[in-house]
Amino acid sequence: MGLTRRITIVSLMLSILGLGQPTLADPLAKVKVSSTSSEQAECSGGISERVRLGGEVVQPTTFSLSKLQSLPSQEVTVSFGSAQGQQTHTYVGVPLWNLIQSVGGLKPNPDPTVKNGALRQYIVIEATDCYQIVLSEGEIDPNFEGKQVLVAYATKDDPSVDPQLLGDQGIARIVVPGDVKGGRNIYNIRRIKVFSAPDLRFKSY
Ligand SMILES: Nc1nc2c(c(=O)[nH]1)N[C@H]1C(S)=C(S)[C@@H](COP(=O)(O)O)O[C@H]1N2
Ligand SMILES: [Mo]
Repeated sequence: MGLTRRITIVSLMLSILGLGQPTLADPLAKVKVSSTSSEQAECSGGISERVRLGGEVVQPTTFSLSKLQSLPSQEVTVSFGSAQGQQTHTYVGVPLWNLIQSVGGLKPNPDPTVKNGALRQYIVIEATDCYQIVLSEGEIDPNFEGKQVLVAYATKDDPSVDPQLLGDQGIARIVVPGDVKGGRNIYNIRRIKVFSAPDLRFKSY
């Protein structure tokens, strides 16, 4: 039997067993499977009661409202455009940077040869309706942009009354000062997860 023929038979057998070379169609197939799989998170919206801070942080932690309220708070006033027109609000909450520090800080890149590994990190924030936004580490790191992104759990639009909890916007929302539009002010948040960008020198990315 010729070599070519033998290889063909082996690869046919492997593909029958599902062990063949990955094809170009595979990544798409995976997306399709994961979006219909039973492991998919619930996206029906509704009030978030806890926020899980995880991924590349030293001590992944779940925050209840009282746990958030036990940390030092700050107030931030923002003005942003939205479908309901221009809105201005004063929010009360914990700066995202401080929240990350409260769980031991960011887990550093395990590869010590990577320069400024933290500047490759990014934070994905997900809500109960599966709305998601991304912030970069450098936006909130005090050594870089140091923006006062808040994990806000109350509003204080009227200074003569006590801060009001967010009600149907859940335990907390993100507030990004300086944004023109309100798209990153994600409410009903349930997950804050830190990742590192892939290393582009490896060709698989
Ligand atoms: N969870 C969640 N947060 C969200 C959105 C959303 O669809 N889901 N929309 C965003 C957009 S596009 C805007 S403009 C603001 C509007 O904020 P408001 O609903 O408090 O007016 O919320 C942002 N936060
Ligand atoms: Mo929006």
